[in-house]
Amino acid sequence: MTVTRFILERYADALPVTAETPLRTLGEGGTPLVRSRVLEGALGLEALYFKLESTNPTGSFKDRGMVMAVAKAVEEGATAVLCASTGNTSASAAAYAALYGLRAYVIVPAGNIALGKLAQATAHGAEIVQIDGSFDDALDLARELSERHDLALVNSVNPHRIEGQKTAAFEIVDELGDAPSLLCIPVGNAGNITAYWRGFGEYYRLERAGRRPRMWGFQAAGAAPLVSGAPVAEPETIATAIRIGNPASWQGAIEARDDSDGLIAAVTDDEILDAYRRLARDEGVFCEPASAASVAGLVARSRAGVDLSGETAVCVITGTGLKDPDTAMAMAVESAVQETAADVDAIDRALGWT
Ligand code: AN7
Repeated sequence: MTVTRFILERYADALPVTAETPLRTLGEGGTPLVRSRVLEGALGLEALYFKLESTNPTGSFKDRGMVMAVAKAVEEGATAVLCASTGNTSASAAAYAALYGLRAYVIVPAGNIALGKLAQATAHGAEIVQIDGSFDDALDLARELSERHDLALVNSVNPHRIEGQKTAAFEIVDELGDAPSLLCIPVGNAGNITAYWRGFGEYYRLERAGRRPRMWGFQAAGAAPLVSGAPVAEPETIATAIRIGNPASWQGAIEARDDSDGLIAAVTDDEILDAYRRLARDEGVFCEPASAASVAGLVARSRAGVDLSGETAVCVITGTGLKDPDTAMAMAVESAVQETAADVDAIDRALGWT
């Protein structure tokens, strides 16, 4: 099957693309939907797929919304973009600013950004400001600065971001022939769950899908305002991408949950890391910790006794594991990397082959 890795072209009819919208691409979308080898049977599902958004150009789902938002910013005459970020948004904004020839400014919480993401923003030439504060503080500041200066704000409060991101739902339906019965997704600032729900809704109304999925969103236990119902002042989790205490798209997430007869639940860091390990070892999927929350949540529902037989589930794998090498190395068992002499006998002994 040939897929177009260019959502602004493939789904132009469903997006705010006009004759004036500049159409540049790094190859967004057209991401693989991979069938589970082990977990599907272990959880007793009819089918389980992973939507590998980690294979987007900068390694996360953010590129779908960013290509749309930056194209519209250029169309509207902007010369610079600004965002607050837990990392992936800044990496994506920096890349698309470079693609379109704009300046990029990013505000991030100091000490809570995975190294790969900071490396990306740096490499693309973004101006980076680290603040002694949370992502939520950074977003408040970015909103204020975008009013004070002539800058396009490209956080998901920018409606074009949600528009671009909804195309992932279109792709799932186009590939499966209908919507899945369950969509499992990590939730941080809640733009993505809002976008998927909109995408499934639009396809349902166009009768390209015969149903809509129940939306199961998962937050990290230390950063689960949508579960507790109140903002979290000091969110904490190993999954730094979703270390967010006051999601901008709060209402969108609640609507997705309620209108789909779904749920938003919390998963612990241990559950996230367990799913992270299983995805890498059993499924060949190396994701970042935040992404593993979608799978951790599904596993937790199963453990809690929810009957998943008859369900076709898609777990969204939002970002690649390469973003966060520190977590991967911290998780490695001590014997994973051994040092020996450059000698076949030494290697034989080290690997226990003799
Ligand atoms: C890998 O980059 O908020 O619920 O500033 O990077 O739409 O926020 C990232 C979020 C899930 C949560 N998985 O999505 C940012 C940022 C990964 C992420 C989420 C993020 P939303």
